[in-house]
Parts: sequence; C-alpha cells; structure tokens
Amino acid sequence: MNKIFNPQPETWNTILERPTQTVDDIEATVSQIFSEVQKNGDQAIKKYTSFFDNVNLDDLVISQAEIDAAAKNVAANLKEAIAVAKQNITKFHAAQETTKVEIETTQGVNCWQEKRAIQKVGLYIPGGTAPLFSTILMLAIPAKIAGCEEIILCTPPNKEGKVNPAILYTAQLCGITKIYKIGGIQAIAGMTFGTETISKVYKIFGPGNQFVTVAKQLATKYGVAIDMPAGPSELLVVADETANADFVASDLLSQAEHGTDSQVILVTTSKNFLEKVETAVETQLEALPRKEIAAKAIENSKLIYVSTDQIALNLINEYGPEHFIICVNDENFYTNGIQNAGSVFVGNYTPESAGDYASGTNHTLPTNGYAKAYSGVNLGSFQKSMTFQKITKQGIKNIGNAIELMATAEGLQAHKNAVTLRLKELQKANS
Ligand code: HSO
Ligand code: ZN
Repeated sequence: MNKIFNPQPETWNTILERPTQTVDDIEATVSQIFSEVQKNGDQAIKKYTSFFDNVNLDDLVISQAEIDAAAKNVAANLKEAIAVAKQNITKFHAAQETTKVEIETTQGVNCWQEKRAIQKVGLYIPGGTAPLFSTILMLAIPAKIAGCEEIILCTPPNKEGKVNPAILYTAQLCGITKIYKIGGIQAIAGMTFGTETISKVYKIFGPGNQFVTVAKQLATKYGVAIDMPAGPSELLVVADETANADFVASDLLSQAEHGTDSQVILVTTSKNFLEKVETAVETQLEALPRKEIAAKAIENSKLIYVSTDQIALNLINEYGPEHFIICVNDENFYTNGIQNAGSVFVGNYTPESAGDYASGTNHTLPTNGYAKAYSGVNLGSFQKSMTFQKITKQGIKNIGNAIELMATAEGLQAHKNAVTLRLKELQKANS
C-alpha cells in the first residue's frame, strides 16, 4: 500500500488520480457492432454472442421453464436474505416519491410539475467472476415503484448458454418483463435499436466493463439515455483513533475484491492508526478467496495521513469518492461538510457492504469523480418531470404585455401575435 504523509494540495490531483482507461481502440469495435446490430438485428446479436461468449444460441429469450428451474436452485436462506434486502430497498425508494408541485405564479397563471415513469427501461447485469444479482434489486425495484411499463434485462450467458440462477430468481421476483441471454456491446446495441426479439428502450441502466461503458456512451448518440458514466468501484474511508482498524481494513478489502482496478483510500489524522490499518489489511487479505484480485487493487491503494480534519475534508471533496465511510469522533464535521460523494456511511457499525446489499440505499453510484455532478440511481432516475400550465382570461391579461414586449425584442412577431390575438378578443368581448 502506498503511504503518503502530509501531501501538499498541489499534489492531490496526482495522488488521487484514477486508473486511466484507454478507450480509443474500443470505440472502433463498439461502432462496428452497433452498425451490424442496427442492420441485421438478432442475427448480429447471435454472431457476437458466439464470438464473445463462445455459445451458439437459438433463442435469446430466457424461457419460463428456465426461470422456474433456476428458482429451485436458489437456497431457501438466500431467498430469505433477498427478501430482506428487497423490503428495505422498496421502503427507501418508495419514500422518495414526491408530491405534485403546483403554484399560481401570477393571478390566473397556474403552473405545475408532475412525474411520469420512463415507459421502457433496459437493465444490464454483467457476467464475470461475481454474479451481481443484488444489482437487479437496485435497478428493478425503483423501476417498478416508478411505474415503468416495460423493464427488460440483458445478461451474458456462460459457455453452456446458462445464466446464474440467483440472477434469474431475482429478476423474476422483481417483476422484470423479459430476460435476455445477451451480454456486452451487443446487448447495449440491441436495447438501443431494438431487434426482432429485443425491445428498444428509452434508458439503459447498470454496470459493466469498459466495452459496456463505451457502448452505453454510444447509445446516447442514438437518443437513448443512460444512468451515468460508470468506472471501477471506489471507496474512501476517513478514520481517527476512535475507529477500529480491523473494521476499516475489512471495508477497504470489500471494495478491493471487486476488481484489480478498484480504488481504495484511507485518509486519517492519526499516524498510529494508519500503521494499524496497514497491518490489518495484510492479515485479512491472506484469507480471502479473491485474494489475487484484491491484492492488485490494494497495491494501488493509498493510506494518507493529514494533520487536520479540515485538510482531510478538502481532500475528500476534491476526490469525490463513490463510497465514503466516516469513522471519526466528530461525525458531524464530515456529514455536514461533505459536498462530493455518491453514498455516505456513518459510524463504526455501518460497513459499505450494508449499502451494497440490504440497508435500503442504492448501490449504483457515480464513480471516477462524477459524484461532483451526478447522483446515484434513485427513484427519480426512472422518472421524468413534466410541466403543465393553465392560464385563465385574467391570467393572460396579467402577463400578456410582458410576453408581447419580450417577443418583439427578440424579433419574433408570431410569438407576439399568439398573445395579441387573444388580448384583442378579450377586449372586444368586454366592450
Ligand atoms: N460495491 C458495488 C456494488 C456491489 N457490491 C454489488 C457487491 N455487490 C458497487 O457500488
Ligand atoms: Zn461492493
């Protein structure tokens, strides 16, 4: 682990740099697959499934029989655990529902805003070494609460053409409309254009590797919205002598095991605590099944000592971590002062894993410093705001002249006329 003591603010940017991703060569591949899927639909999807996933599929849709069989393969205690998580995630996201905003801005001029669900959404769940069925809960639950009519899911098949049973079980439990055995770029392209079997969607959600990330960005060029630009997982812990070094080490490792490019950082005002965490990480790492992955991430991770809480806070806001754990005596200093973070975990008994699975908050969060401008996925991610207005005769009399003057000043006579005609008619009716 890299230990850094009292870094000067001029060096923060370099110290906190994220692992760089080279996307240039990926872009050409992504564009090629997009244009083939746009032209040849399912045939192109099958071709690339065979190429990337090494399996030839006749049917891209998962059948009810496969889902039922999968459900039998999920242990009863895991089903109960999923139910606990589902209940908490539902409670937290249902509470985010807002009421209609309505105001009479001027007498006779009524304006209001209402939310509407995005009708068709697509969720992407990666395959790979860890089947993240928990991400289905994080995406499908708010989509259902919002009232999305069509919620489809794409996930890559393994070499036998199968999908992890927990993924299928969770998807069915959450009311996903259709599940497709399609992964990677071809999945994102399929949901962007629609094919014979895949529905075209209006917004795509979910994590993925660099290929999926670049594909989601290309989808936006075709008018499909995406949840957020995604990158490798990150965790920053701020801790002082009141924290527990073993707990902190376990949190750092929990993110480190996601991938070799995960970023984990400790910021502390205690040199003694920093040393304790380093030792604890080394000890705990040895016992992890995903030790090799975690070790690589830990190699690039940082233990940073700074002399005051204020310096620590400035540095953390500059970094904008995806996950931010606060284990210090004066929690309020950080909870009040944090400006840029995806999700914040407060106190010694709030591991990040809680938010990853079952406390109720969402785990689809902005990485790569995007927490400075983006929110994590929430109920609003599956909705749009629409505005309405209704103006009475008195209302148009009240604001009509202002509109006429502004339209004239912009040189837009037709805009002015739309008001003038109405005002004249009202004058006539009065005389
Ligand atoms: N920490 C991950 C989410 C996750 N963890 C899923 C476990 N399963 C990204 O925020
Ligand atoms: Zn995680």
